[in-house]
Amino acid sequence: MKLEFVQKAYEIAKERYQSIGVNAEEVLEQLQQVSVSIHCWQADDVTGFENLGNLGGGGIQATGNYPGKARNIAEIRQDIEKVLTLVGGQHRLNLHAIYGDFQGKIVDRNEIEAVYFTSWMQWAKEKGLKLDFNSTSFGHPKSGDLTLANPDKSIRDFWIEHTRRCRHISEEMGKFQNDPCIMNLWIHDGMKDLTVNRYKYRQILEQSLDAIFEKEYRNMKDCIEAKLFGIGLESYTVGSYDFYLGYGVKKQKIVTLDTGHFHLSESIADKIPSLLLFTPEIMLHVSRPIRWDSDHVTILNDDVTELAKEIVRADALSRVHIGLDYFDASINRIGAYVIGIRSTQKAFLQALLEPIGKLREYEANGQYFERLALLEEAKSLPWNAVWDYFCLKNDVAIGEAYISEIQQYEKEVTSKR
Ligand code: RNT
Ligand code: ZN
Repeated sequence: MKLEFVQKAYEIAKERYQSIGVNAEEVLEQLQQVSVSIHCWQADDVTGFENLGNLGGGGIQATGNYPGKARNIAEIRQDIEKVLTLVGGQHRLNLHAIYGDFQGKIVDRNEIEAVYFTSWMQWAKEKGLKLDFNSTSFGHPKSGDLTLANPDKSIRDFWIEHTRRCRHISEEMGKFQNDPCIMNLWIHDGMKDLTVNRYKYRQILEQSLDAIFEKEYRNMKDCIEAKLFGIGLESYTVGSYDFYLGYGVKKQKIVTLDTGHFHLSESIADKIPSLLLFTPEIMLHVSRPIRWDSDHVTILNDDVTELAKEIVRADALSRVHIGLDYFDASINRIGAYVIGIRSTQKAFLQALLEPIGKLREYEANGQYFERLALLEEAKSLPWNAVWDYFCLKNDVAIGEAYISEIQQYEKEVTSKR
């Protein structure tokens, strides 16, 4: 693509936006600050480096066997570095506890320590990335159907210990990077079939969470992620949305909204302005459910743009952490990352370019035809000229040019694994 065309198209787009009261230059600066927490687990289909063998389970499943998945820490880092060359902006890397630098040692989950993450911290610093973190309670001999909600004290205590340690590791990461590390707690606990002790498991989970959160930290933030159901755990989920929303409001914890964890016709966007009123911040796992919580690659669809718009309309970019969560093993995994990150950024760009002043004026005046008309017209305003210019400014591939860069990387690197 000719760079001068990108420049010219941007100049025209800028004027067009000016005419509806939107300052594209300011929007570009804002977009530069929108960072995406990139989930490390797309690189290797949620395998990690524990060497426990593939234990599967936990209600989640990556499907597909596209060649070239990362097999070790060096390959994941190499892949993430490649991804970073194809996206503008400053981002974060979201690590799961099973991705520690264990150096071939078998380290059980209740023995995990910050030292296993120092090489990550150093590498992230070199790459200008901040780290986020997750406890991992799936894929382990003690996972079963119940972890933190297990009536068996020894199993429950094992997972409490793991999760406490994860909070400590997150604190160390936050200190090291001088920016709070966001730690997500998601457990798969549930039952396949009709469950008669629903209250009891939730009561146990509440007690476990209280024990985990006893210690206060300053350089990490806790978030708790709900879910509708897991594979093999279809009838009952201990950590349902009501459960964590209640817990989050009561204990002022951040609730994680994974866009695949709700009924398919439920609007996640509409949860934003409610959660913002009652919980301190919000964590997002932007994903794409197809018929169920399938974890397809995030694309620029109405669900994602509406979500971005609600955040921008609520002026809440500083209170919402944007993470991705999907694992598609059926396509080029670097491509999967780049599509998801760029689509998320595009959604926020569209949201930031919305002629919100005029729209609000119409709404306040009861001019609902005008509101609907402008919303429709805004969809086809030249936001993509602003997007291309954002890529140009960031010196990353413009438009579809990243396809060939990823093909090249596949030829030279991933196809040889
Ligand atoms: C599972 C949750 C959870 C996981 C990651 C790997 O349904 O979405 O966030 O995807 O922790
Ligand atoms: Zn998630």
